[in-house]
Amino acid sequence: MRIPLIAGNWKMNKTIDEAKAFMQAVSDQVTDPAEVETAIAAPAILLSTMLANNPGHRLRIAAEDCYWEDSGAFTGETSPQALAAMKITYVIVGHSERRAYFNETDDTINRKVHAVYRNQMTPILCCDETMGRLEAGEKIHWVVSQVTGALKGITEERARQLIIAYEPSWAIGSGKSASAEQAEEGCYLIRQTVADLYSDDVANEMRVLYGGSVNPENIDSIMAKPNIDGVLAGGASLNAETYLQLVHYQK
Ligand code: G2H
Repeated sequence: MRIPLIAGNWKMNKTIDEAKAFMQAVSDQVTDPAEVETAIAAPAILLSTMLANNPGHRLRIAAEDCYWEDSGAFTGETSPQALAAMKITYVIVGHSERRAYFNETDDTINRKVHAVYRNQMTPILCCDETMGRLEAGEKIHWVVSQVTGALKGITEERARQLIIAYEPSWAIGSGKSASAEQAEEGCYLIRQTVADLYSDDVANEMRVLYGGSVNPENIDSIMAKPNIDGVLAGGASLNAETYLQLVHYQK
């Protein structure tokens, strides 16, 4: 059985004091991770504060990105080895903002996926989809090629633990979420791609999230879809009360 995951992605937001206040409001209000798992991905500069203010460790703390080498002369980058040593659970890899503004490619994303696994963490691999490509009827090729490129050389055993987030670019931060049906279609396509790459068994074990303007009003219909195992929420995860509304969605 796939455990639902309600993940937040703070992006480049919050100070240390704000992160601490959020953790104090949320950490003991989240669900039992055996029933519904919760996670917040935050900028690297905030992670220590979040870990230090997470009694009980019910909320998973995640990074928004990392480099593909463990250490070395790579000024400004975040070491996956250092994240693992801090006890970070998940690392977002290949978010559409990284692809669009920081020139990330399927190749660099693939290296990062390997680095996250090598350091015993789990990637939340993001796949985007632009409206232009959607209108041009290229959607299927685009999503499939991102999943295939990112997973090169990843073993079946590791793919079982994988989390992939389907995030149509036109729904990100726009307030215009995909409909639950569009979200399901994208997540189904991703699961089928994993089935083709590995097996039905692996595809049924790995989790697929939907991301893009998720909020307390639309989460119930999104979570009701069979191929959607959770959400990756940006704006709606910044406020403690709103994030908790997502966590306590109507099952
Ligand atoms: C998509 C999402 C979080 P938002 O980027 O990954 O952000 O919910 O603000 O659209």
